[in-house]
Amino acid sequence: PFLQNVLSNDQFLRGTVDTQFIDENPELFNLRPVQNRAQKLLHYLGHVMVNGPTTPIPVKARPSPIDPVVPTVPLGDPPAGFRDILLREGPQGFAKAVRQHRGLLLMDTTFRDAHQSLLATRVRTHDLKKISPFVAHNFNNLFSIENWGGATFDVAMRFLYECPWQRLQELRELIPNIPFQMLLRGANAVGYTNYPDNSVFRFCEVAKENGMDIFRVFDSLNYLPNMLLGMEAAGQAGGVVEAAISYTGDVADPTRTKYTLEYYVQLAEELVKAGTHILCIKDMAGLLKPRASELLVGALRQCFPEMPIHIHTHDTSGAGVASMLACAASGADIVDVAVDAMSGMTSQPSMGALVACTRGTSQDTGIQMEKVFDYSEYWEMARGLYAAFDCTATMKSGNADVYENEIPGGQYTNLHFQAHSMGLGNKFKQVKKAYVEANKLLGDLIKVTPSSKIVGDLAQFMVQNNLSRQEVEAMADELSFPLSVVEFLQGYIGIPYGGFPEPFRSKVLKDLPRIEGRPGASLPALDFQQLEKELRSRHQEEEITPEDVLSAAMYPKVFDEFKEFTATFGPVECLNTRLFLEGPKIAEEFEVELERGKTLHIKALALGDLNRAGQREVFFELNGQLRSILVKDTQ
Ligand code: 3PY
Ligand code: ZN
Repeated sequence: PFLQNVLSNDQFLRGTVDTQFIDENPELFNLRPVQNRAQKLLHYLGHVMVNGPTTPIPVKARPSPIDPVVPTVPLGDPPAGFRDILLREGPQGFAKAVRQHRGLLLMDTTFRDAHQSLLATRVRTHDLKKISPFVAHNFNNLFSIENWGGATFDVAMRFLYECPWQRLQELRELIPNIPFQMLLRGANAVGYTNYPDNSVFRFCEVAKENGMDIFRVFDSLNYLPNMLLGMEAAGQAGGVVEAAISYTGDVADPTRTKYTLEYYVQLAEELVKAGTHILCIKDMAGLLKPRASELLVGALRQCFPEMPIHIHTHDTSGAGVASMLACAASGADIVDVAVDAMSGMTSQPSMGALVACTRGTSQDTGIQMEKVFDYSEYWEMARGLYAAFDCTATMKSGNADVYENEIPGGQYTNLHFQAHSMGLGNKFKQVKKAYVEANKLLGDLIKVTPSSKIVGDLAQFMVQNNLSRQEVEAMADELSFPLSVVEFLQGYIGIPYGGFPEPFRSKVLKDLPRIEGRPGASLPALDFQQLEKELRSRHQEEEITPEDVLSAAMYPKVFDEFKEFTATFGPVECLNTRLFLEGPKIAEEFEVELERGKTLHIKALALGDLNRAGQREVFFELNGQLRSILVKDTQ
């Protein structure tokens, strides 16, 4: 609750008081900071010093002690970029300008997919903000920056204890000139399941209001009704609609007869007919080889001469740069890259490599290599802070076996981590083999969030129970399958291309209900006012914004826990990443900027002995004053 103090007293502020005022109004001089954010942060730091990080740490590695250095940025406004065209001309004019642009355009995924794929999505707003002015000033000729959506939304709240909307707002302020792009999982929005239609519409509307520009919309089964819903939501919000066809198989391999060139071109036709501004091929596993790129992009270019074509890939096999060059040569307008230090392996191909390889050709990106080096140097240092989440702790290289198992980039690293942490380290190969078999069991699916998770769950189930595909098929009516598999077969995420696998489906479901058609169509609309009321009564001390209501609509439990966390520990997003992860060392002095012009000076003084109640007292100096915090030692 807001405290009345002298700084909110009119008489005092007007300067019309004398010294008697202090004696007459002692309560006004009780200068407890509003909301007591400082005390809460000390509580957090003490907690981390005693008990270790609050966020789960997959590998035992400490953050690098080096603070990332930000290259210098000129004073003044950043130069104009594609966002200026978008704001001036709207989505259609923007798409036209993109198509007319000479040279290859790049989307930089460093702020989203790159760290989702390499660092378990853990990069914090703090480290994104620091490099943002540099990006605005030196990369104004990027097509876009992908900085939101996908897994970043829930991970921000779940593991970083920060508000995803605030991230968007803050980055927008720092990068006004380059379009922002997000990944929208169609009718699943930024979640793993279908939401009521009105939630998806409202989500896009508020995302646009908060500064989002381009919505890459996909569905994990390429299920058209789900895609159309997402596209309509993004379009109605005033966003640029980028319909994305998820790519699997190999269009250059005549033995792969399910997902053929015709399949992709036909789907593209539907999306163009539905009014997409940009057409995207989303190669989430990195399966698009150079020869397939020529065939696919070549065919799309020919069918849709006016349509901007954007290609997304992952470098898991190591062929990413070659494929993106092939896409560019075949008529793609935009390809996705991540800055060198955040590229390669399960992330996107390297920005520096693409910039260098196209230099002096008709696909020249116009980006200066020197700037890429500086940008990459920052990220090399920033990446060091996230050593505990870095897939390279266990994974040492890319692997062309992805052409066989077709596991999406983010999931590839996830499954690798999981296999290790469950003591299944040497079983990763087995999990990958099982993934192939699970995919066949389910009828050869497009595999991307959330369908990829369903295949992964089935694969792990098979490994844990030592079951072959034939055994699963034979015993399908007796086994207790993971819930995600059962729900998929019930139709919870939509209908896969070619239909559900039979008799497997009937054997698993027996008389369980089946959803017909688009799952969201049968969900009742969400009552936002009611939800807001409930949130206000549950989190009385905290402000509830329209953005918060959407966070709760997407992730009710995660949102509640996030709010409870910040009510106890304050705005931990203000701490630098090393402090956030491991707290200060004894005698360390540091500053925490709560907001512009409001900085705390903190020194960690001492850690007390364990008392009878199992607590430790942690001593700090806060702005020159001694403070102590009692923390329960749970170690
Ligand atoms: C996501 O949905 O988060 C993805 O990155 C899919 O590729
Ligand atoms: Zn991706």
